[in-house]
Amino acid sequence: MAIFMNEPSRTFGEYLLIPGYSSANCIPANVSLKTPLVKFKKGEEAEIFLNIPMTSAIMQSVSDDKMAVALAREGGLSFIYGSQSIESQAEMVARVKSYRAGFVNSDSNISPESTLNDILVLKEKTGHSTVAVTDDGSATGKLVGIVTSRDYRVSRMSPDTKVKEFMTPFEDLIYGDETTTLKEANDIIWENKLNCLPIIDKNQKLMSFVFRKDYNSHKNNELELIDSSKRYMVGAGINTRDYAQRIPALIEAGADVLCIDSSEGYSEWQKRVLEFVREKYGDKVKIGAGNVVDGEGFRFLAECGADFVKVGIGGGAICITREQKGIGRGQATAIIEVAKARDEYYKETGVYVPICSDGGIVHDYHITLALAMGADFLMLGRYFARFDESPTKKVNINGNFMKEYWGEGSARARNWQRYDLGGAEKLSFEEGVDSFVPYAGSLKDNVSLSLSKVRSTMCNCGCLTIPELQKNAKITLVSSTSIVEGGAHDVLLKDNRQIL
Ligand code: MZP
Repeated sequence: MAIFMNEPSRTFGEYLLIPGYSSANCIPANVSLKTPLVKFKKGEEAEIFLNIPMTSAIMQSVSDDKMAVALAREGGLSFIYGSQSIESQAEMVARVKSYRAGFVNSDSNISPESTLNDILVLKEKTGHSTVAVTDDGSATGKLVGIVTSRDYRVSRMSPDTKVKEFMTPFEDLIYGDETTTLKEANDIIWENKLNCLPIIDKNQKLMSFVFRKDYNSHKNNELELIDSSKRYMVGAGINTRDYAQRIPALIEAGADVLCIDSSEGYSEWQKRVLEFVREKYGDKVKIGAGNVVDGEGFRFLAECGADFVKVGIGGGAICITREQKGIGRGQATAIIEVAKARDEYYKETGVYVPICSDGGIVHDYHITLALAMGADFLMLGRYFARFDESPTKKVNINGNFMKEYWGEGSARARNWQRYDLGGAEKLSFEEGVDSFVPYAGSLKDNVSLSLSKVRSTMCNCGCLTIPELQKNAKITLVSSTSIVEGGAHDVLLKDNRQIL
């Protein structure tokens, strides 16, 4: 007879936290959100930590190199999506690793033969008042001058005037080279009262700019996630088909950690990938596995050598796996069960294998709940898809700005490897949808707001660290009537906002 679990599986919206005693020391500024990303032995430290418990989903519509830089800057980590060619994924990883914070690729460029009118058109298009003049008009051509609004007067000059006649020529420019550090660049900018400093290579080709206006934003990132060479850290998704070729390319490109991306991870296919990594690289290469939703699946992957285990089936905002196949589990129950298995495994073996709650975060407080229920960190898709930094188009729908967000199991992503069970190399049916999510602005603003709520709630619970929250949180189930009580109710709202 089949095994029946008589308790229903539940999700975050069905729980609340009950406050604990908060001492005067329990203030948001004292909260640390540092959390282990990979397994470690009792008495030792994890080799990789996150400074905030957030990773971005292994999805085409979420995690490219731009997202990875923005999230690492805030202390989290992106897993660059694997549903692309090995070459283009490795290039994205390499771009993150070679990214120099504060050094911006020039996106307003012109040739010396262009005219004042071309400058005005370009300024209108990009909104930038500094234009690099390069021999071929490209972002990486030989730098021959710079044009800023101080170089021309529209009322006194003919629109046909050639750029070379009014630009500030290279001979008069102050510039940096490949060896210039960000601190040196900023010092040069301040000492010479410049607005920007062009950086060139030994052949006078333009590499990047450092801008005065960015100075403060680079001073503000004390949580940024960097490796021992001060490069941003980045992860990458892999699959159980082409891993023997993909993994070496990603490691060569500089990926700090890998994760097997699969809708269902309790399988021999994942075991084979983990064995491949351990045989070829020992413990040097870090790799997570998943997804699972119970203790049995966790133990299997932990015993196969996974560095972390990802939890969640069917809870993603764009996921229709539960409807299509009837498999999955409420995300809260899945996390609670897997966290129990992780703790038992730790007691037995002395090895702590972190778990990641993947998918289903709708409100900021769900992040705190997931951590309190035992997650060490989270993976989010919809959340990050809403930001400027996600790779998708921003569109206006009925007067509201939206960003596109599609599932890896949708026909659009065509990521059959994620759903692969060793059969035909195709997606037999869709397990995800193509959708829009409301545009929300910059990653930095949103992440700092969400985490300020997490820190505040942790203080209400009397906890200053994630392990303290996991140990001491008091969590209660809520009835559907008390959920109604939790929102604004029995009042007539003065503005037109809808309470959703
Ligand atoms: P969410 O944060 O948008 O709710 O969920 C993101 C997670 O959904 C991803 O990390 C991944 O595990 C899962 N996902 C991605 N694509 C699909 C799909 O097409 C999916 N079904 O379920």
